[in-house]
Amino acid sequence: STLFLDEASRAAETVKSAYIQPEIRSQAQVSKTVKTEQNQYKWHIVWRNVIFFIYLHYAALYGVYIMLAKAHWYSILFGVLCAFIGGHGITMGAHRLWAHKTYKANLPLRIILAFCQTLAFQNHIYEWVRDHRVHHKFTDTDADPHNSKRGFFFSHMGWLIVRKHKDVMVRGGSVDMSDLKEDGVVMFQKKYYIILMPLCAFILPTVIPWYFWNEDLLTSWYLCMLRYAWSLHSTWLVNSAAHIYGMKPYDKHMSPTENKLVSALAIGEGWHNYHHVFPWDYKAGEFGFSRYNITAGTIVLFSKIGWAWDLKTVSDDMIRRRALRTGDGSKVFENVAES
Ligand code: ST9
Ligand code: ZN
Ligand code: ZN
Repeated sequence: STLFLDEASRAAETVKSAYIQPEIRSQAQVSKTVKTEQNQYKWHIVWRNVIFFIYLHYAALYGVYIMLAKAHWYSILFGVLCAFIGGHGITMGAHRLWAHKTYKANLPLRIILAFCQTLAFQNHIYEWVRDHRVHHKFTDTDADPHNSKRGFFFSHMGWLIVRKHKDVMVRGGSVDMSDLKEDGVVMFQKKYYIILMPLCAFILPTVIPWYFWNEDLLTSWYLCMLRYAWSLHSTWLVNSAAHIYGMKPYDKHMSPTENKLVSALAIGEGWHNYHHVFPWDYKAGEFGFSRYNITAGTIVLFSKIGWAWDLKTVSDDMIRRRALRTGDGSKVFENVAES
């Protein structure tokens, strides 16, 4: 089964790193090696993206001022709602449904989630999923689009302003995308993204407050920029902070961590050590709604009305055995006598 394969490949990794270890003689030499490797990376900067992100951050900061100074509180509430809806498009849609197939969803739910994902503007579902599957398959190697070994900034947003490493293209080609090619909703969004994205992510969120409660159009625009920048950083922190800071109760041999702050910001996506060990769990964490995992709660809600089904999870016993075998010892076991 999947678990067996997963564990087998982890075991191979461990053997491999044990084999390499003796060659590393001192810490000084390690950092020297890392430095030389980093110097080998060529940053082909994509200026279009740099300019876009500079404008976005300037506008978002101005959005903070506008929000405090003059925005209608309906507009602020609407911005929060958009962040929440777009967030679900990423977490519940692109991530847990399409990238990892942790549950199944009917057509209406897939249409809603695709709309939410378009509102978030983090590339179309197909591209998002391809990058994410490659990230899981080749975590922290050059084939990982946001390889966290290249530092906080690169894994956070740097990877979006430079051309990709050739390994991403070469080794990324081995990732199976056939399921998405068969999903009409995904392919429709991909085909019309150039029209749908500006409409859902920028035009509608700007025009709605102006049309319905006479918000000043520019105020609405700056709030839209603020909401978008906030959502992006919340997402990006999963790739940066949750690959650097935190405990590793399930597998100490990998970079992903358990990060409460990131979970709170990313509606439940910060339990990232668990997620990399058990990527098929619809909770993307050991625990559900009670631990900032709003997304898990929403999936359960939709399963109650029959729109989502086949929610996959992991047994307590399997989690316990894995934590005891490969964890860093930070996991607290409740009501279990140690044998
Ligand atoms: C954004 C995405 O922000 C954020 C994703 C974060 C993921 C987080 C995951 C964590 C879990 C979930 C947490 C959710 C939390 C939510 C909280 C909400 C409150 N495999 O890309 P190109 C090939 S987007 C295989 O152009 P360049 C392929 O043939 C922000 N092959 O490379 C491709 O051609 P095609 C807005 C691959 O030229 C070709 O290479 N968007 C793969 O180096 C060229 O690909 C932006 O800022 C692969 N993985 O350009 C724009 N990748 O596509 C971002 C590529 O035709 N993008 N190939 O098949 C760009 O401008 C460019 O991609 C680039 C690289 C400049 C970054
Ligand atoms: Zn994932
Ligand atoms: Zn990750």
